[in-house]
Amino acid sequence: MRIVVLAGGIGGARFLRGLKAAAPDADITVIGNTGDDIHLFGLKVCPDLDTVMYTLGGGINEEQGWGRSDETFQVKAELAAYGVGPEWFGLGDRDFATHIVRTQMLSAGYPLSAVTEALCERWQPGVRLLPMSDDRVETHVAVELDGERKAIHFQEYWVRLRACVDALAVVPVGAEQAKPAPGVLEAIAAADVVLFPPSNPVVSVGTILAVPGIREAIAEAGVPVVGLSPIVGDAPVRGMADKVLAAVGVESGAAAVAEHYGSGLLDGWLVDTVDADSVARVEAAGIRSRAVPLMMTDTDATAAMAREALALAEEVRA
Ligand code: FO1
Repeated sequence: MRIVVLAGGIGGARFLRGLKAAAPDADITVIGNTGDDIHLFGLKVCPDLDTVMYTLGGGINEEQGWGRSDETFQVKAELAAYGVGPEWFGLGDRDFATHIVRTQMLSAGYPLSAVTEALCERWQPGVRLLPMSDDRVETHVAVELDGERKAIHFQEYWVRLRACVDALAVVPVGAEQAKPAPGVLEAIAAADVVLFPPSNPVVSVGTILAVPGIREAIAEAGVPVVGLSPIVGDAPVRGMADKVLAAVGVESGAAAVAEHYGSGLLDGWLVDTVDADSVARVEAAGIRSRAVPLMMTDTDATAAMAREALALAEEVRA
């Protein structure tokens, strides 16, 4: 079975670990969000691609869900000693090697998709990891700080500000001009099923869908598209998705997110058992829905979720 998954960072990576366990023989292609990418110290950092690569490759810092395990921060301290910031983004020594290799290859002319493939040679994630685009897309967030409205990089909003101010707008800068990376449209066209994991519907899955051609390819693929709600009981399971959902006028609810994606895109939507009362609303939107446990407490729980998503896809296909 060929499965395509649109993944963001931590939620997407955790879901993929369960999906691999649930469908060990499946051919899984991950289309990774690159809107979180940030250029620091002359290096290109790809948080969502790295979180998928490290999580599936066994190198992730498990508690954080980002960065490397057994990390040290000598380089970061030395940079700070030179007064070179920012200090609010925690890049570890092991992680720096990934960004150095990536930047070196990009400078040599390799596209991000080739770089990602090369990095995955080491990590063997067991899935094909494609960036959504080889072109630069960076999500910026409009905020009002000290009475002044300005756009800041997503990472500054997410990590330095901890999303403590409202997001007035979320803009994937460069998305309109971006092209799907090589292999992305082909993978969607060849897929037997497309899954939207419990990633952030605005800044992760939303950003991938903002690359012209990707949303259309999924809508026209003619195969089941099934998503899993990242919102449980009107609150994001992790992260601050509610903050960016508000920016696009979507209430922080399992049914509202399904409606946001729309029945033109989604055929099925899993909500958590605590949101069982929202199944009817999702079905009224023309999207098949069922309530199952959606807390990714461990790989077995996540594998069960993945099996439910694949079962719903078969039900929709019938
Ligand atoms: N998230 C934080 O909350 N604090 C950090 O200092 C931080 C550093 C960091 C370094 C590399 C990397 O790949 C990710 C990092 N993240 C950090 C997570 C990152 O902001 C999020 O994973 C994604 O951008 C959102 O999915």
